[in-house]
Amino acid sequence: MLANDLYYDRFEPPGVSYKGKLIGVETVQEARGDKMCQEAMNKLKAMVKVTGEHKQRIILNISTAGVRVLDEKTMREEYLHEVQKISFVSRDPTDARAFGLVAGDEGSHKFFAIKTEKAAYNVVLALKELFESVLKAKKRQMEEYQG
Ligand code: I3P
Repeated sequence: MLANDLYYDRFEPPGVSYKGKLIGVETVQEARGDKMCQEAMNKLKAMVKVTGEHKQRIILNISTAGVRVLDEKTMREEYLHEVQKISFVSRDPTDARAFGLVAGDEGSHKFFAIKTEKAAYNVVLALKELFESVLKAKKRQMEEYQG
């Protein structure tokens, strides 16, 4: 890579991190869909209410390595979703501090519901920018490869 090709990308590891809580994880049938995600979100929220337990406090780390879910206390990695394995991101229209993402391989998709400390919009926007940045990097690679 040429020196003038170097550029700063905030998603280069360690990337950006957000505080949140894990509402829950649910197997879903499709890779994408707003209605499907909202149903899964509602179900997971209802389960939290029924059990009455505190949601796990997490750190959501977003970088080109993917989306990592870390336990806030132990910093143990609970999940790692590589960028290419994330098929859908949805905001919860009924809750400004909640969003979900669908990740997994073809035929085994899971919905991860997350409550954010601040507006979920910030995290959803960061994810959108991450996808764009990864796409851009791929295009540059292709261009360099093709000369
Ligand atoms: C909620 C209550 C929940 C808490 C939730 C609070 O307050 O304290 O126990 O979830 O946090 O908003 P309220 O009773 O006034 O509605 P956890 O116990 O799971 O942390 P949240 O807004 O971050 O979900």
